[in-house]
Amino acid sequence: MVEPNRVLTVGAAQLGPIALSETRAQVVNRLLHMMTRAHERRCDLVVFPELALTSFFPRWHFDKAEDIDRFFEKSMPGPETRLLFERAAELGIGFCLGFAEMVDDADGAKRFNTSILVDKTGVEIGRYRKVHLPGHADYKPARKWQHLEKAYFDVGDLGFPVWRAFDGIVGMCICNDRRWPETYRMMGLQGVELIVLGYNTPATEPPWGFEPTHLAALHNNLSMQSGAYQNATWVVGVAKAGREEGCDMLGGSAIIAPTGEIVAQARTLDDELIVADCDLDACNHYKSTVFNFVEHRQPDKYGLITETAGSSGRRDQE
Ligand code: CDV
Repeated sequence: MVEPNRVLTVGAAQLGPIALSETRAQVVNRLLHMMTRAHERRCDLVVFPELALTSFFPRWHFDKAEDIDRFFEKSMPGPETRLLFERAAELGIGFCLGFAEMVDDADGAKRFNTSILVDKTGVEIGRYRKVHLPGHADYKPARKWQHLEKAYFDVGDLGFPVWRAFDGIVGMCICNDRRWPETYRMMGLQGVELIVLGYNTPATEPPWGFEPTHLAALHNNLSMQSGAYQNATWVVGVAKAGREEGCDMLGGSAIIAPTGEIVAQARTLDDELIVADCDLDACNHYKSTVFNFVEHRQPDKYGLITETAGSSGRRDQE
């Protein structure tokens, strides 16, 4: 008997700019609106960008701890974000959300650039903390825009796990992570079938100097398309786009098939939902042929993660 295909309808909820003056409640309302639209388009899962609850604050230098702390969530769900979880459960839709996370542990407060995966009942399945923090740790007064991720965040301490969820194997990464092949490969070695990620990418002024927008867009697509193809996985990349507080941010949110083809891409720099039916079984072809890692790599030399998603309690949704 032929098993029915595992088709997951995924929405990429690109956000336009978020002003510094926007309150959490206002932003959460925008997200709720996008979530409802995704539900109307029959999405199983809607993906929001990196740091989706605030303006991209690492572009500014703040001296005082309280000026930085106001961008961070001390609990998730918290008082303002709880609505997202409740609405997701009501609608029966999963979501992925990027936010700034503050954790108190024995060594004091830690701050992470985090994303969570939430199931259709409004329960968190998994959490990822950004590993590749770009930019610089010191204030650079000569620069028009700072990129102080290295000052405001700790390096993620959870690795690149994957989870059995949405009838497939799902992983997350965040923004700059998408430029690094090992991000995808770490998850590819665990059999990932869908990688969801959000990004905040300046259209012309990355921390490494001026870059014309066509190159920023090229590198965005190139990284995500090759990550998808070389690991035979779907990739959903979601931007915070448009002119945010005077800084132009790249759009181009995309849903990419395991062939490396872009099957849906945002056309605006605003709040925009793109949707695609992602057949997770479409990963099988390349996973069992050209990118059959067991057959064609040398696991004894280069490692093969044999523990598959779900074999540990933490990763297993079922
Ligand atoms: N938020 C990011 O991680 N942005 C980085 C760069 C441009 C600073 C990115 O790789 O898009």
